Amino acid sequence: MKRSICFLFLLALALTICQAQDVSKKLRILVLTDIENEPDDAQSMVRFLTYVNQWDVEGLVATTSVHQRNRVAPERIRRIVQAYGKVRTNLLLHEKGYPEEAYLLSVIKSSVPKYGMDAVGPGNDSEGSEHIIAVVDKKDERPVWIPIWGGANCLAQALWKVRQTRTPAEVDKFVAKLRVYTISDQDDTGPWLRKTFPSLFFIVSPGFHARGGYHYSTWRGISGDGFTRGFDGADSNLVNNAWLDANIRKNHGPLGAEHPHTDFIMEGDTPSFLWLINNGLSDPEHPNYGSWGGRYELYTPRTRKWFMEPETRPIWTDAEDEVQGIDGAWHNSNKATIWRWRKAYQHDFAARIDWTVKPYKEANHPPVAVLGHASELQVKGGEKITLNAEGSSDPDGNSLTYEWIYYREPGTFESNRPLEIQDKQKKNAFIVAPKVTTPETIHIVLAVTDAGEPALTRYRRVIVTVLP
Ligand SMILES: [Ca+2]
Ligand SMILES: [Ca+2]
Repeated sequence: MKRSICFLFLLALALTICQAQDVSKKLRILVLTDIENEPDDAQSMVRFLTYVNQWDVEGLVATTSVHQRNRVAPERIRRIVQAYGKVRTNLLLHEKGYPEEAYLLSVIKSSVPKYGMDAVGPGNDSEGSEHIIAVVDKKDERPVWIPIWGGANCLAQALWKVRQTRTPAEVDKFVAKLRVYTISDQDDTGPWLRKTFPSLFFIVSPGFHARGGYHYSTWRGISGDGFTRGFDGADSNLVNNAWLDANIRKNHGPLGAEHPHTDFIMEGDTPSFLWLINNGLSDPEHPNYGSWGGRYELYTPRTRKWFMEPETRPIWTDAEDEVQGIDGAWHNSNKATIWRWRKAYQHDFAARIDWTVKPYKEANHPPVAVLGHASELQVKGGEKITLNAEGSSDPDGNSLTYEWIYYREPGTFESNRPLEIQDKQKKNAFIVAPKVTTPETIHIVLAVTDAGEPALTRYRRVIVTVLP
């Protein structure tokens, strides 16, 4: 009897620890959105809600932007969350952890309906800015990831107040918990934030306030755009209204139906959270590794050309990947850092919209990609590196295909000869480490794709350090 009680106690303890670990792995996310400026924020909100079981959603804050200067629209967020509420039970048939509608409704907040720096300073506290402060101040050491789909002035007001009321050390502690990704500067508070808080983690692709031209910001890679469609090597058939109607909007239940018709480009704001999806490819603390949300490098932009004012500190910003497009040509492009994964992230969205209406057996679920070895390896130049995906599986019993991708750009190793992976479409592959003169890193991505409908892909990344 005593022994069984002891066993039950240990079991309960183990379960508690497991659950605690699960929770601690989830990212805390707080979204700022100028929803209603054009249809694409509502589109992004639909996709975002299909992934909310992966995160601890701390806030959904309606803001202004250069495109919507005197208005905030929390009612549109509410409407989409209510549509989510209608399908939540069905989503839970497919994956656990989807929060209740009432909880999500409780974290919808508003900023003040004023543009940019006009909303920063005395008298501009809002339920949105106060909520940001409260979330960051929680006794929770995990960082707070802040995707910004419009202007950044609500965050700027929160930081303005913290700086007014706290010691420099307390301000530093507050700033250190923030991870900001903004879809270009959509008001004038981004430059102020970067200048005033030089240590603030900040990803931004320039674009909106460029003088004398238009910059093709990285986030445009999500769906191409009217200027480059058909010319940038990406497949626009996966992101146009016909595809979205067939796979998301029509006959896919109330949440999919909230995805509005595209006016400009599909979901320009989505890259700000796409890289926070736990798919084995992304490592959010390393934006230079690349993910569905694109790849960014940390540097001080040498030219002010595409920024509102000169940058005085390193920021995470545009990086290029060389990718073969559907036209067969190779494209060196910042947008390619996103569109190279387009089929995978669109299929993933379509599957999750299926989850909102279909029973488990009629929908597809992603495979589980597993490495038969450590994800970090160390070898000497000239040695053979054996790669294996033994143990990968699929919850639906689908057959799997494998691809080992040499992801050149995130690594330090550079060569004018491409690095060849042997048997790169088999479960077991190998590569001969190049000769080096100093220690170098090479990144290899395992992509495992199932034969379900739509076909889904999950990843594992191998980082090899090659020694001389
Ligand atoms: Ca927006
Ligand atoms: Ca499957």
